[in-house]
Amino acid sequence: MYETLAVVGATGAVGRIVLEQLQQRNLPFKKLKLLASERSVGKEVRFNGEAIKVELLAPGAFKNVDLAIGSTPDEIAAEFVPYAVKEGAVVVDESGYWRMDPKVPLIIPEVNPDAANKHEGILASPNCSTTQMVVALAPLHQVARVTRVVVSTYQATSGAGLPGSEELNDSVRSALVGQTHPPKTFQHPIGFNLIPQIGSSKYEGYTSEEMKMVYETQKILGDDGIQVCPTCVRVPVTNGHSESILVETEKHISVEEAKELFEAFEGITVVDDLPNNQYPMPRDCEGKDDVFVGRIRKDISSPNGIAFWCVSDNLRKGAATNAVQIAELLMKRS
Ligand code: 11C
Repeated sequence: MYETLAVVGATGAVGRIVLEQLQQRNLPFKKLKLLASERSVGKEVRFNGEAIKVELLAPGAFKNVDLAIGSTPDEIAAEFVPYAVKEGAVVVDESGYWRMDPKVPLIIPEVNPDAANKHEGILASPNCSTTQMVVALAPLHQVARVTRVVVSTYQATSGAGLPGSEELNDSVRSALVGQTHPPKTFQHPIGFNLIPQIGSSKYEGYTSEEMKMVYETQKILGDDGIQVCPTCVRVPVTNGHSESILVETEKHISVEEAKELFEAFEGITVVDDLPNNQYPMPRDCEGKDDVFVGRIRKDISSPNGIAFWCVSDNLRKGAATNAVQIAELLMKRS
C-alpha cells in the first residue's frame, strides 16, 4: 500500500473530481496531501469524512509523497513536476506540458497500459478530446489498423475550466437581452455561437488543440503512420465533448463488426438506435466515466471507412478519471 498520495490543484474543477474518484474507487493509500497555489492554502476539503487542509505547492512539499496526481495549467506543471520527482514522488500529470516528451509515457489505461511499465517518474494523461477519440479508435485499430482519421469536435466550455462555463452563462444571459458580454476566456462571444478555434495557431493553419489530437493519437497508439485531420470547435455546451469521427482502416470492417468491437471494449458504451432517436448526447453523458459511441455507419464515400459519433464527459474520462485510472494501474503493479 502507498503511504502518501498527493493531489496537486485539488480545488480546481478537475481536482475536485479527482478527489471524488479516489473515494469512489477506494484506492489504497494511507494519507492524502492536498497541494495548490497560495490562493487556496488553508482551505479545508472533506475527504472520506475527514477535513484536510490545502497546503502550498512549493519545493519540499513532495518529501514522503509516493504518488502525485497533478491537475494544473501547463506552466505550473512545467515548474512543479521536476522537483516533485526529485523529492521522490511519481507524478501522473494531466497538463499538456510533458505529454510529448519521449521519456514520458502517455497513457490511457484501456488502450496502452503496458507503456506505463517504463517511466522515469512522470506519466502523462492525454488531452480530453484526444482521450475519448483514441478510446473509440483503439478497438478498430487492434483488429483492422487505423490509417486515417477525419475528426470534427464540438467541445464544451468546461474544457477551459470554471471561467469557461461562467463565460457561457454570462454570454447567453447578455444575448437574451440583446447585449454582448465581452469575452475573456474565449476569442468571441460563445452564447448562441460556435468558435472554430481552440488554443492558438500552431502549424499549417491548425490550432494547438488540433495538433494535440494528431501527435497524442500517434503516440498512444504507437503508430506515427496514422494520419489525423482535426477541426476543433468550441460550442455553447457546459460539459461533455462531442466528436464526429470518420475513420479509415487498412483492413475492411463492416458496421456490424465495428459495433461489436465497440461493445466489447472496456470503457465504451454504445448508444446506437437512430430509428428510435437514440444516440449519445452531452447532457446524457455528463457525470459518467465511459466514452459513448453511436450513429455508427459505413462511409458511403469510400470502401474502408466507418463514421460515428462519440461523446464523453471531458472533466471525467477526458481528465480526472483517466488520471486516477493511471494511478490505480501503478498501485496495482507496485
Ligand atoms: C479544451 N481540450 O477543451 C481543452 C482543454 O491539453 O489538457 C484541455 C487542454 C489539455 O479547451
